[in-house]
Amino acid sequence: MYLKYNKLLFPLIFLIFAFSANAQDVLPFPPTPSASKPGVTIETSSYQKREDPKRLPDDAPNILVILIDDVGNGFPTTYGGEIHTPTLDRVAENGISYNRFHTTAMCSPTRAAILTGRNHTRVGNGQISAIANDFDGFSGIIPKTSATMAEVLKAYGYNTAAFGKWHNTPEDQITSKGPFDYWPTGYGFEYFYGFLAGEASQFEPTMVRNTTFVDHPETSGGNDHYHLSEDIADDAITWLREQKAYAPDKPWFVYWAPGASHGPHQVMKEWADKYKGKFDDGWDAYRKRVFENQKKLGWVSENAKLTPRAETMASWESIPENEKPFQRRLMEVFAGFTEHADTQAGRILDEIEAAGELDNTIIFYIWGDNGSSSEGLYGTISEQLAQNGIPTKISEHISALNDIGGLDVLGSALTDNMYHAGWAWAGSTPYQGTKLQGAYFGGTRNPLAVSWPKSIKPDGKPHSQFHHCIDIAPTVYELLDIQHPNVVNGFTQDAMDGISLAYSFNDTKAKGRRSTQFFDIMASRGIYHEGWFASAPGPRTPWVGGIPKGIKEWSPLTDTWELYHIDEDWSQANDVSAQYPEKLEEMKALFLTESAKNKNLPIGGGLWSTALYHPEDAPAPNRTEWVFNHPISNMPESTAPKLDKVSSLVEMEVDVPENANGVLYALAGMGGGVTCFFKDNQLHYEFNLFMVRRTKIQSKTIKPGQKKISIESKLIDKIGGPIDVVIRVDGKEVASGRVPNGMSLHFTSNATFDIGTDRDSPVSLDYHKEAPFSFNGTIGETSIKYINM
Ligand SMILES: [Ca+2]
Repeated sequence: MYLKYNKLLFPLIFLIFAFSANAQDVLPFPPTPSASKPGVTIETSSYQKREDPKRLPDDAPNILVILIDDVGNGFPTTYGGEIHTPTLDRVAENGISYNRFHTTAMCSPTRAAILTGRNHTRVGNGQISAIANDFDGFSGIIPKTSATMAEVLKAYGYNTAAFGKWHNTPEDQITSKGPFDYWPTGYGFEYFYGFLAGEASQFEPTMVRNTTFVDHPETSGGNDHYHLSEDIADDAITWLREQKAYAPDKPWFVYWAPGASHGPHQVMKEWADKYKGKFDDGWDAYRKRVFENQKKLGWVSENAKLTPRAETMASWESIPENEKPFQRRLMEVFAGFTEHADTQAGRILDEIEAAGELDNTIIFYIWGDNGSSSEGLYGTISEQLAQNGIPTKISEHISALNDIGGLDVLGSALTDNMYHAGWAWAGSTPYQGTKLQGAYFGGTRNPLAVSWPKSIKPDGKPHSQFHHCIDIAPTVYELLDIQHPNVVNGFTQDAMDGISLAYSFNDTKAKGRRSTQFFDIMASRGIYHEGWFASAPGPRTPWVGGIPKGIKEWSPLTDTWELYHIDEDWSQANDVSAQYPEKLEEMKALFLTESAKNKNLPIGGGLWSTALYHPEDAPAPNRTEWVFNHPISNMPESTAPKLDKVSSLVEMEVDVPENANGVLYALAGMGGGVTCFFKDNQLHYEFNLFMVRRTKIQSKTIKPGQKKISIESKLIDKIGGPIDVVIRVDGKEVASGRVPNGMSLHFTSNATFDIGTDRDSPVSLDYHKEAPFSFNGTIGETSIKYINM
């Protein structure tokens, strides 16, 4: 059993759970046989309605997992930071907090680990699905041999639902034609509303309900605007109300994961304005202030040290004065965006409370699926620039921003902004490092608050047992007395890696039960063992743009390791590898053993299909020709023709009307993309290079009538280099031009390819106000093929 509960509750809970256990080794449960005995006639038959046995205790709790994206330990006011988090406060005050809880340091890996209770590499999620490869630990697919919590709870009689960011479906399987085995509804969630990618526009997202692409509502949260975090709170509230009305006898499991606070950082201006002037002193000063608060609150140990800034990261002082307003505003937007997401989580709590369910709902509020993200590098109006390795100057960002309205536009639908890495590091206070670093707690140490008024006694003192996100699912199973099944849907199950942390719920001082844990994200790795931690930062520094120096010669066998005695050295401030060489060797050997046990081989396997090694092996459609005999919409970018990334020819049969207006085709969105459209009978082509450079080509007036329109894009040199574009009508050139720089990876994560319209986030500012700007003529066949250079 799971507890050392307070004395009053203990006997009661023990009784309830001890006598209602209904553990089962094979799921789903077999159908209940009929209790009626048919004779030849009804008169000779006995009739008794079958009753399904109860699988769960009468008062099985509801379970709510709240998972915020890309937020570090140093941000929430709850634990000493400076971003207001009233909902996290509420959960922490009603329950308990863990200050040595850990994630994997990256999105999909942490999500896969939470959902399955297994290490990320055991379930194929050594890194995100966009750069999956063929090694088992990095396949980007959670195998059916590791059932998710949703699958197990559903079998036991829970209603299950997921909202918001998913990011655990293979990239090549996310069109509306599936297959859907690896979508949320294929993993045990009876309902899903959200987006499948790693990030989305907050104002113009491509949304999915269950397995169908849908339009998001016009407004959200009772406001006259739309915002994704509000929308998924609205939808969760509706789902909870229906659940209570339709199936009041069933408990529920809700997984609520907003896109916030991943890039792009987008929120209504008034939320960003709440933080006006709050961060004027920069990130170095932020860390000092927050560290003092953390000490005062007892969130970090008394002897904890504030780790210094890495040499590779800019000091606030080094930022030119004329760029500081830009950098400050980026942080104000992030802070508003983050508070807004936490506030939406609060609306869900309000709903649960109003339904009288809060007392018996266990809430796991996980503050961050990894540490704060430094992927915005030097501050940006378009965060995908960095992912594509395109070097730009801050002055270009500021200039492009000034063209569309200046600083106040940051956070709006017109920019995909993301803050300077220095702010991410501030969010890691007091630790070293950021997201993507398995070696340091700045990547992996995320606060966890748990409340369950019925059974957990609130305790303001942090719990310091060393735990990991794989421990959530086993905790839930222990609370419900569910023995993890050996077979689910016919698949023999993998061993569980997680261990329950319920033993510590009502015992702050309980001795931690997790003795070992490995960490590895793209070869930034670490191993915890009984109070010690060994770290190898690996070949990449996430806040340094471009190709890492020495990457070609890098080998995990010759990497430099650091050693920290974290029982005494809270924040990994003091590398003692020189003092304890034998201990370090022992830890390195343990890391290899754990890696072998958990499919974390080869070391650095997550780097395989990145731009550094074999980008050609990244998931991509295995085709070079497409024929669309009708207009289409919502073909996810990752599954669509890579227009203008490789040389391509688009040929369209178009009936051009008088006063022709609207989009012929559009790939991706406001963050970056390519579009071809009519405006007042003139043909326009635009290549939007991540908002900072737009190349526009325009024809003279095209006469009405049936036309064959072709757009030829030829790479002159290589992927990412210049592109020559020629537009022809009935074989005759009507416009041409050169795009000075192409794109080398992708434009967006979550936007789509459309023909005849530009849904959701529009590519061009020239029709942003009229989006989706559907074409007012008729489009027949569109054929697309890659052409040889
Ligand atoms: Ca994340």
